[in-house]
Amino acid sequence: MERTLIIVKPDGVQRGLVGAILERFERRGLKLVGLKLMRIDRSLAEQHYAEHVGKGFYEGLVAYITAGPVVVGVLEGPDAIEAVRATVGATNPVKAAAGTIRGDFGLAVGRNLVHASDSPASARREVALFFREEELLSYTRSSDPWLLEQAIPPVW
Ligand code: IDP
Ligand code: MG
Repeated sequence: MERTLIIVKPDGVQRGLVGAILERFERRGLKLVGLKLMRIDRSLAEQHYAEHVGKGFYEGLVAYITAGPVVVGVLEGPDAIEAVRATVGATNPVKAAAGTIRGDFGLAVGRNLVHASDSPASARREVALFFREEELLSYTRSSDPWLLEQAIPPVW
């Protein structure tokens, strides 16, 4: 089981797409184990996007991610990092497949609605950057056996 960080970026919040975006992950069966509305300040943005320092789009990216409230979440599931990246779609929404979040809701690489961790190391680092351990909840859902190949409880 993996955990991965997602961020509904400021454009997603301003456009009223928080519910529509979270629904994509929920209906796929990914389990929300952490969720909050927050402000990303410059310092947190610099830590989160450290790998992009020096790139041409870096200052615009920091301005974008700090421009308004974001919703950050942690999703859990089998191969959650890969599954979430696939649901999010390619970085440039114009290139993202229809049916992905970016492919269905976006048009510009600098307004691509959602962040998702790209590897186990990134996921560990990013989850720790945005959530304290006690903010992450472990729990069962009655739907788990229908999603996760757990033993199915008697129905008949
Ligand atoms: P990812 O979000 O798909 O992992 P990264 O390459 O890690 O993509 O880039 C981080 C974020 O930086 C992107 O989601 C996008 O918001 C922004 N970004 C990446 N490339 C460009 C660009 O060429 N112009 C403007 N913004 C960009
Ligand atoms: Mg990335």
